[in-house]
Amino acid sequence: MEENKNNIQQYEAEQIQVLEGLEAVRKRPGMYIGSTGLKGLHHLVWEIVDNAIDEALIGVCKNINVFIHQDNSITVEDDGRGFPVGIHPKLGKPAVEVALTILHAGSKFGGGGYKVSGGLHGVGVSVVNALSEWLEVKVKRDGHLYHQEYSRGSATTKLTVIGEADSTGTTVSFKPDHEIFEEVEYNFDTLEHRLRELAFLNKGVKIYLKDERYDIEKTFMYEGGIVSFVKYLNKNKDPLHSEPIYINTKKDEIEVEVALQYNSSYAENIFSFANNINTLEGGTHTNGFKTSLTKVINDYARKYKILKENDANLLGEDVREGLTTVISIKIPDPQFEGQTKTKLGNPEVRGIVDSIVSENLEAFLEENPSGAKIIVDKALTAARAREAAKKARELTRRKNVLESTSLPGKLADCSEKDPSLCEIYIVEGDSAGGSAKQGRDRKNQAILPLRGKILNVEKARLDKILSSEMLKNMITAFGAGISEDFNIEKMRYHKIILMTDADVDGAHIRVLLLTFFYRYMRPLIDAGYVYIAQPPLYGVKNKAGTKIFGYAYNDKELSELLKKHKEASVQRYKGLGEMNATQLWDTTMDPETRTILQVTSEDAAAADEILTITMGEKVEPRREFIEQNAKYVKNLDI
Ligand code: 28G
Repeated sequence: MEENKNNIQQYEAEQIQVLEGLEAVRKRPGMYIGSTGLKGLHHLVWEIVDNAIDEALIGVCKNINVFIHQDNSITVEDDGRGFPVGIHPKLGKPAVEVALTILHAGSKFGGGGYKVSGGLHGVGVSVVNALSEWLEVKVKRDGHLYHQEYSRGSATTKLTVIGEADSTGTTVSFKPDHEIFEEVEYNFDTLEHRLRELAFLNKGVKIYLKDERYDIEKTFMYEGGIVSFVKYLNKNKDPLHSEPIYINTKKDEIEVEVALQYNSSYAENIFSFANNINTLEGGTHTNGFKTSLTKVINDYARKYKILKENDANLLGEDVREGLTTVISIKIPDPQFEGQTKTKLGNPEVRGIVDSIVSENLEAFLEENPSGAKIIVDKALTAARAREAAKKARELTRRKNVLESTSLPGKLADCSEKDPSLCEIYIVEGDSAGGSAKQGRDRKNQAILPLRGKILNVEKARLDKILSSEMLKNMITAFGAGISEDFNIEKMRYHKIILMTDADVDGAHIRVLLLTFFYRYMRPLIDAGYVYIAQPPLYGVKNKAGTKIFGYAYNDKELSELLKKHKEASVQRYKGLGEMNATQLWDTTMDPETRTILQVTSEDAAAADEILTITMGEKVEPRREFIEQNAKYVKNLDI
């Protein structure tokens, strides 16, 4: 009797905990999924897909299908073992219902499975359930097809058998709650990018993505895993050796996988992952890799007298010039640190990666003398270029841009000092720059006009980039350094707004700047600080052209304006310079009325790819690109 009462009390306590749990999620969604913007919206999908990937990692699931439906609801389907449906001894409910309705059940905080503690990953499917208008789960298991429905975190039906099954698997469909999310429209590119990445990171898993809104489908499956990943990253570049170097070893329960390949460019690209999470801020795995690469190449160059006794050691930046690397580690208890919780902190990982990479890389160099020669030569050339640039700098006694403290003369700064309230407009051309300076709100809007030739960042080493007056001005204005030394916390503005003409030159400048940010200030892109201004394409005026009726940002808006104003003339804006200060403010700069497009990392990566294709060394991709885009690039001088 007494025991029974206790059980009832415990049951009630658990029930209350359940209610509190999911209510807390709806009350403070940001705590669980980071934001209620686009990032959080997509996070719901990652949470579900991660569970399917976990099944795949044990080798019991081969296929994962993801559907974006017409109404922006999502379905994820796997052919794993099927979510368990047995009755939970304490709660008296099927395991699948427990996982979907109790906060942290079966998540990184609950028991079992492979965990990704830290960050926002692995918060559990109940969080997705709590933030969905509706959610539906289907489980195929033991010959039965089970089904259950939920709304905003609560079960609306019981788990019931609705049919038979001759296979196993789990299907989850959900519609993000419009009461929670500011935006509810899924971005195909974002899903495509991450699902492709997951397919690379988990070799052999087939991931299918279908967007029913636009009738697009794609399948990702890579038997080569991260070797395919590196080839993919280098596809428009000119590789210096045909096969990437591949290392895969397990030590102390930590699995280390590294693939690397040099190309003829000067860019360094290291992508690192821990338990499939993109560690954008790097961490101990990346550091271990860098240390060993520098050490092994130096040792080899000394051993074979390529470096003479009096020569200085090659630096890390020398041996990483033109290097594309993917590092992927799987670790039982990862610790994520850093501003965005994307920096791997486990101290033991550094030495493990260092020793595994050292051993394998040394063996590779010894066994492949021709490959070794190419790699060492590349690093030597980089070192010589670095030395020469340094001497040239010293000769002209020009202060390094990173050390310069005074703001560029071209910059019209704002008076506000809190960076989170400040924006900087990067404006193409002096005339538009002048209008922007006049028209702006000088309290929080700074203007930096761009003039003159911008450097082709594809063909230039960092040293040369830093000698470009225009980029130097921009780097100094931002105040946060560049490359390895870039520190986003020092940014003087939290909104960078690119304002270029709506023509081919404008597009070219945009591609160059985005590529520059992507390569040398990547955290800016990841933090969502970069935007593109949207100036109008047309001005609709009276017949005499003396009075403005309105502005149109696309052809649809133009025809609507023309319907309203029968006696009108249309001015097509070819450049920002055609607008005066007031017009520029009204149409493009007034925070109350303007539209600015936030640049995603997919956008920036696409810019990098376009630049690599159009400006790089490799002829074939360029020819293809020009053929495919002939109508857009007619005037582009490439
Ligand atoms: C379609 C959308 C996302 C999943 C499974 C399969 C099992 C499982 C999932 O177990 C509880 C905790 C650790 C064992 C495990 C099935 C063992 C035996 C599973 C998914 C019990 C969760 N049979 N498939 N969870 N574990 N797919 N796809 O969510 O100890 S979640």
